Amino acid sequence: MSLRHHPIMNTINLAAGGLQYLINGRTPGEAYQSMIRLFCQTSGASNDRLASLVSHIKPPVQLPQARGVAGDFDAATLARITAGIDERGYHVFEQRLSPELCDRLTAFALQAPCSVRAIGEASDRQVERYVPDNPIGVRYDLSTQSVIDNADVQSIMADASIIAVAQSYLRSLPLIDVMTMWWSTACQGQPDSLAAQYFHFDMDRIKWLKFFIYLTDTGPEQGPHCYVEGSHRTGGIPATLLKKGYARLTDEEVRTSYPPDKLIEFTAPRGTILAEDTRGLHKGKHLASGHRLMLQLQFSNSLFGGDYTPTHFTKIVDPGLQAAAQRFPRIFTNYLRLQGTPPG
Ligand SMILES: O=C(O)CCC(=O)C(=O)O
Ligand SMILES: [Fe+2]
Repeated sequence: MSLRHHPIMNTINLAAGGLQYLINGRTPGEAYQSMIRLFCQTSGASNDRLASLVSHIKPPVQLPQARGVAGDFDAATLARITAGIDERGYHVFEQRLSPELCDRLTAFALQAPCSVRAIGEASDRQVERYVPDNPIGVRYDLSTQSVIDNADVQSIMADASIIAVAQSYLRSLPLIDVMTMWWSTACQGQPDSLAAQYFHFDMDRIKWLKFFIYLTDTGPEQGPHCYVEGSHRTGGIPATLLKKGYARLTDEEVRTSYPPDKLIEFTAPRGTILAEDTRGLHKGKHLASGHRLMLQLQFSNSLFGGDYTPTHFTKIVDPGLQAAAQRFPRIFTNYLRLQGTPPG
């Protein structure tokens, strides 16, 4: 190991970057890389330390009744769901989005502009919309602007059941910081690393929780999301795999490292909501047929970490979001054009 990447150097870089972040809201690239290296060097303990620090700075707040698309949770239910995610890394909600809501979101996704990496091309191209009969790439990402301006998406962003679970798991007032919606197709014979079809862990933030919402029925052939149960825990990824750093792993490498009952494939009907800590190993299975439409929300305890181009609501059309954004601007700060807002 070079001295530059020694854990002590990483810790110094991270502390200096953290201070800079508190001052100007920007994470220096070197500090972010140090956070990733320390995660690998400490099997996750460094992120745990940072997360408990953030919990003190931005503690949870009193939220409205946790009722919404994922269910209606009293304190005991919320605690049970949280304990499940702490233990296994995920929770599949019994309640699903209504068929009407799935229909509306699917209709929206069939006419929204997308970016797609066509097979054999080196960069993404913009297309007017996804054409199911004639896919040219394995993943079509809907334009973030159209996604966040959609009224149904806005109501899910402001959903009290989702926000309550995020806050409970993060032990901190959460922020929504990645909103994505994408089609996955069967147009390629083998898995695609750009489309996240090889096992990997995410490491954009200190601590976060992703909500995956299936908008099409997802059987074994339609690229179910896959997860290694418990691999999000400190020490949950063996050193042999962490040695490879922030890398894509083969199925073989993962299979030989975990008992078969820990490898979960989430086949589920449309409308299903899955909350998952993607610090654990996960992937989207390569599709054998059909397509899969996913809506994803990421909630983080802080925006410290990777750099994303900011996108702001053109207009808030959902009254629920309007009210929630007024009451809890921090949750939506990444998408609101606010003057003089302190960094998240
Ligand atoms: O497509 C999937 O199921 C996996 C996507 C993924 O890796 C992610 O959203 O972090
Ligand atoms: Fe991922």
